[in-house]
Amino acid sequence: MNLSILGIPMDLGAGRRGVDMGPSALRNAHLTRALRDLGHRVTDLGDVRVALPESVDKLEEGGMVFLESILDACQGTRDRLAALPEGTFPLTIGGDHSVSMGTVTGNALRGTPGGARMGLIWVDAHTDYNTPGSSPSGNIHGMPVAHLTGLGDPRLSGLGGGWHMRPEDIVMIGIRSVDPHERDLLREAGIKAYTMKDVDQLGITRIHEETLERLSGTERLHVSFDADALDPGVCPGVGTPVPGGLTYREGHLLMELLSESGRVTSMDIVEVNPILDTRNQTAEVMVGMAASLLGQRIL
Ligand code: 6HN
Ligand code: MN
Ligand code: MN
Ligand code: MN
Repeated sequence: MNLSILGIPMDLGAGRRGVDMGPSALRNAHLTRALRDLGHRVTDLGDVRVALPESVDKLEEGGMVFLESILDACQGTRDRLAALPEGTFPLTIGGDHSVSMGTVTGNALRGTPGGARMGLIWVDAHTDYNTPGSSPSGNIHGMPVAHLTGLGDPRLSGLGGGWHMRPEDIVMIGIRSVDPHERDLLREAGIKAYTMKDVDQLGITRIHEETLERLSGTERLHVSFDADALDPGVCPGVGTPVPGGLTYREGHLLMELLSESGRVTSMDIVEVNPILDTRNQTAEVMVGMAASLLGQRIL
């Protein structure tokens, strides 16, 4: 496969510094080599330009911190991805989770001006379904999915130029932290979310089957993998850790099954924070997750 790696070194959407170094940490953990070893042709496109927090106004416009600079970075990401040749598998590396407003729209718009029907598998401790009105923090990394479905601020929800994610084409896995108003919005939208309780009760195999069944009508499939979906013991280098996450094997099994399905067309790795990490462990684990999604097998 032709893989394109694109970095988005942004931490403007998170409440603390550090995830802007995520792309470097993932490259340092031999991301390119791991994927080449699987037989892929890998091109590293470098990084999207992102404003430095010290050089722009933090102004909390309408309940959103760093809105203008995040919008800029998401537009840049979207345009780079939309312009890639069809058949390329983009692997986007963040950066905080607000980058996914750019990655999901860019991947949907590639080769299809009106936007393709895309399934979205959101692997995360959080549902990231806040709007500026519901958010307790004002941090935009808690808001990308709401904006992708058309809620929230029109500048962010307009990144798809009229294209939006259909709520029924979104499946979330690993959920264990949802804000009170965010919960109401998720219910209203009817988004399917597998909590950690569901993971415990049903297991990853059944969740994977149900997910692919649910998304069978979509033309493309994007996996957005927030490192905090995994247990903080496995991935300590994240800004918003929540206990009781996916085990190392649950994460790999989900990626291995998705890989075998042959349906996934793009992936994000986000929220890797090297300054909170232990010896780059989180980046190394996440490189392993990408390798499993892209064909690595035990035997
Ligand atoms: N992430 N729900 C919290 C908020 O501030 O909206 C946390 C969001 C975390 C976002 O980890 O991508
Ligand atoms: Mn997230
Ligand atoms: Mn998260
Ligand atoms: Mn996080």
